[in-house]
This record gives sequence, structure tokens and C-alpha cells, in this order.
Amino acid sequence: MTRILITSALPYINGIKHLGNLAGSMLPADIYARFERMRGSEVLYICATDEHGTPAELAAEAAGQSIQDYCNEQYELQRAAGEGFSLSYDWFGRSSSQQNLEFTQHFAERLEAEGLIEERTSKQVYSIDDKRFLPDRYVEGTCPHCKEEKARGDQCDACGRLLDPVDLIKPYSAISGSYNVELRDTTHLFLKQAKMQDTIKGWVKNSDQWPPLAKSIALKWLDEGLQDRAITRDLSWGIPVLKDGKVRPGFENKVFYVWFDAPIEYIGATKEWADATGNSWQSWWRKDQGASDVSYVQFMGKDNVAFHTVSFPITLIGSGEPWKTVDRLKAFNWVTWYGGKFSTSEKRGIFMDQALEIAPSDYWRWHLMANAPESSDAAFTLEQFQATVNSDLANVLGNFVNRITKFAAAKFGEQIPTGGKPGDLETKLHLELDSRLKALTEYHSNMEYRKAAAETRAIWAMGNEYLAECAPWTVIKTDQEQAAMIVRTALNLLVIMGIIAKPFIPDTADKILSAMNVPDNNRNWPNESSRTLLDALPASLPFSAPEMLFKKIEDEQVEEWSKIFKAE
Ligand code: B3M
Ligand code: ZN
Repeated sequence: MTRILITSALPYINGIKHLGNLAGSMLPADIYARFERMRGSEVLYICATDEHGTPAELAAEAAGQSIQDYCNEQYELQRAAGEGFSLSYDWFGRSSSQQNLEFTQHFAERLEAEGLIEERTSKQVYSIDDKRFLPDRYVEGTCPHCKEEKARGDQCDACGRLLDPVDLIKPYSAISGSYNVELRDTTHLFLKQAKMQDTIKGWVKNSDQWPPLAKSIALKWLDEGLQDRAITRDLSWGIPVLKDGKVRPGFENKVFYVWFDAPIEYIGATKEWADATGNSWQSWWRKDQGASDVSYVQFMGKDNVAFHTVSFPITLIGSGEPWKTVDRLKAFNWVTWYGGKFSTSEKRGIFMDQALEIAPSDYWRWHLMANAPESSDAAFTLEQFQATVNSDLANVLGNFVNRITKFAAAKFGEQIPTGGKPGDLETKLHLELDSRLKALTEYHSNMEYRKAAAETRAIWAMGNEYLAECAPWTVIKTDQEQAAMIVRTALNLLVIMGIIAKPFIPDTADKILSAMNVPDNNRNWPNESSRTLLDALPASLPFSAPEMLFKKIEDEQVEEWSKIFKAE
């Protein structure tokens, strides 16, 4: 059996994520996990909240809460939002866990033993008024590249460049707003990334299963030459830095940098899962303990690629231990809000909890993946959301389910009718279905979500086309048996339509399959010829016509939502 480890980038703890975050990591990972489970792979799908670093501290401060309380509360909200979107994590952990602390300290110790870590003293921004160093997002100022005036110390949102706080022009404290800052010496652990340049380059070049977007970002990064980087910070919230089992002298007020411990939490969360369920985490992560036959797939937005293709692999490979590294990495561009940015701080766009208040999760899942930001950014608009839901879900799928189940129930009662022999139209149907199912399976395996959604929609549309061609409502006037065969074929087709819908719209798919009385163990990904599939439902099996599956989105709703969410 194929064993597949799936991780989606860990959402920061600082507030519920918006639809763009969802579409660029958690949702596609869930679709891949569901598809692989359906075809019999042993899947472990792991995610967690990313709880350390300055984003968490600043958000807690703004909320007037202690950081621990803030994280506890936000973790619950994010977990609930994930559940609301039917994200089928095997485990949703927390990077503040004891497990992650232990792994993070372990890796630092290994890297130091391998000669890849050393203490270095460098200049950092210090706020005289706040009486503290200002790492990363604690300092803001003018971007040296694009001159944006509110760039953050770690990254400029305007031009997307990663920054070092000391490079900001006119820096000021994000805590007090004070410009009374200076550069002061401070000592940190540095990871000697430059030393790993050739090893990592060789590893990236050998990674033959990465889609182009991930590979080009990694190679660009490597071509610029790897820089050594500090992996500790002058902060109190985070994972303590040890030496020989005790706090490292001089590091009493320092912790590991969030980007050092966050990817390690993929392993930490796996151990959280293993500890809670009595499973082995080693068989997923240690190549000397069974993980060499695991296929490891990561999902993330494009801004996270460098950390996953360069920094985290340096941690894993540099440790000198046989850790599993990523085999396939699926990266996404941005979903934009009417062409502009979704923004957590400015509350621009729709957030996961708000989305569920106005429409069922399947509507969002379908729309976001049918328009996934794969080859370029994708603009979200409420008008397009309405159009996709109404046409694909209500008109194509919903309409077929409704027509065929109502007609079958009215003419033959609520059970699969018997009699009649399949003819030319059924042969044509199963040939087309065979080739479409083959294409669909390939798109899912290749993690090509726009194409997978388009193919899914095309299979749904086959139902309405088949009925239009066979016209059972006419046939039944003269040939009861022939009409029974058409209805039976269409009901079998409906089951296939429900099964292939599952990765994208699991809640609706289950409604369809339950109405058709398809047992759980018969809901696997189709891999036999569709000639068999189109005659799979046992004669006289009872079914019930499902209630209306989708409600069309009306223009008035779009208008109302546009006002609430400042759509422009
Ligand atoms: N939390 C950044 C983000 O949410 C970061 C990802 C960590 S993945 C290990 O975009
Ligand atoms: Zn900039």
C-alpha cells in the first residue's frame, strides 16, 4: 500500500485565516488527502497552528490578552473553522507543544554537533523607549527596495521582499511608535547555510517530482547564494535555547526564531498524533524506521517555498540523521480580493468563519478550487462566486440529481428498477466516462485542481446530456423496460458523480451517496471499467430522493454581502 504524508503550511495563530490562505494550502491538501484515501493509500494529513514569533506576540498585545490565553483561544477558533470546512486532518496540532520543543532543541543540538551552528554577535534594532530589542515585525519603517513607508522588519508586503530589520530606512518601534531606536550588539545562533549550498543544490536538482513553480523559486534562491542566518531572537515567547540540557548562557532572554521551529512542527504534530493515538511517528519521518517508502507531499503559498525548499531541508539534512524530506511540493499563487490584497490587519476580504455564516462550506470549496490560483493569481469576486455556485453546483449537478431521482421515484417507486438491455447510447456513455475518469484521476494525482474540477464538472454534465439524448419520459410511454434500463443507468451514473465529487464537496457527496444507500466501503475511487460501474447498484435496492442539494445565490444576497465585506 502506498503511504502518503501530507502537510499544509501551518497557519499563523494571529487570527482566523481568510479565503486566500485556505485556497493556497489547507484546502488543496485536504482534497489530495481525500482523493488518496479513496483510492486506498495510507494517508497521514498533518497541520497545526504556528504559534511563536512576533505575529503572535503583537496580536495578543492588540487583543489585550496574555499570549498563552490568546493562543489557546485562537487555536480553538482555527480548529473549529477547519472543521467547519470539513478539512480532514488526521491531526491539527500546535507548534507550542512539548513535542515540538523537544524536536526543535534536538535539531539545534545536532546541527551544532555537525558544525553548522555558531554564536555570532551582530547589530540589531534596539528601542530605547521600550527598553528592548525589536526583532522582525516589532520594527517597521521604509522599505529599502520599493520605498513603501510601512514595511515590516521581516518582509515588505508592498514588494514582497524578505527584509532584515536593520535595512529599514527610518525604523520605528511597532510597539510604541517611537523613532528613538539605535543599533546595538546582540549575540545569536547562526545557521551556516552557505556551507550547505552544494548539498542543497544537488538535492533540489534531484527532486524530479516538484511542480515548476516550486522548483524555480528554490533554484532562484540558490542562485543568489545561501546566506547564513540567525535562528534565535531576543524574545521571551518561543522555544528556549539550551546547551547541555540547561539554558544556554547568554540566551536567557532569547528563543528560537519562529521560522526555525515552525516546519519542525510537522514532525512535532506527527508525534502529538502518535502520542495521542498509539501510532508510530518514526515510520513517517525516519528513513531508518520505515519512512523511506513514504511519499511526502507539501502544500503552501508561494511566499513559503524558500523556507521549505532550502531552510527546512538544511535543518533535516544538516542534522546528519536520516530524516524524510519532501518529495513533491505544490505551491500556489495568490487569491486576490477583487484584484487587491486580502488583508488580515485591514479586515479586507472574507475570513473562514464569516464565509461559513453566509454559505455552506461546499460552495466555497468548489469555487475556490475550480478557480485555484495555480498558474497565476486568481481574483475572488462575489459575482463570480455566485456564478460558479449557480451554474456548476445548482444547474449542472443539483438539477440532474433532482430530475432523475424524482422521475425514477414517480415512475418506478423508490428502488432501482430492473429490466431492459443497455444499447448504443450506453456504450457511448461508458466509453466517454472511461476516458474522463482516467483524465480526472491523473489530474488529481498531479495535484492540478483547476483541471480536476473542470473534468468533474464535465462528468456531472454527462448526466444531463444522457437524459436529454435518451428522453426516458418519452420512451416510457411505449417501452417500460427500456425506460427502466435508462433510469437504472442514470442512477448508477449519479452514484459515480457523487463519488468523484467527494474530494471537492464531501458533505454534498455524502448526502447523494446516502440517499442512494451506497455503503461506506463502496465509496472508493473508481478504478474499474465504467461498464461495470454503470450496472453496479443491486436490483431493487431502495433509495430516496435527496432534498434540494443547493440553493441558488440570488443577486440581492450578492448585493448585501458586497456591502458587508466592502467588495471593491
Ligand atoms: N505560518 C506563514 C504563513 O502562514 C507560516 C507558515 C509556516 S509553515 C511551516 O504564511
Ligand atoms: Zn518593498
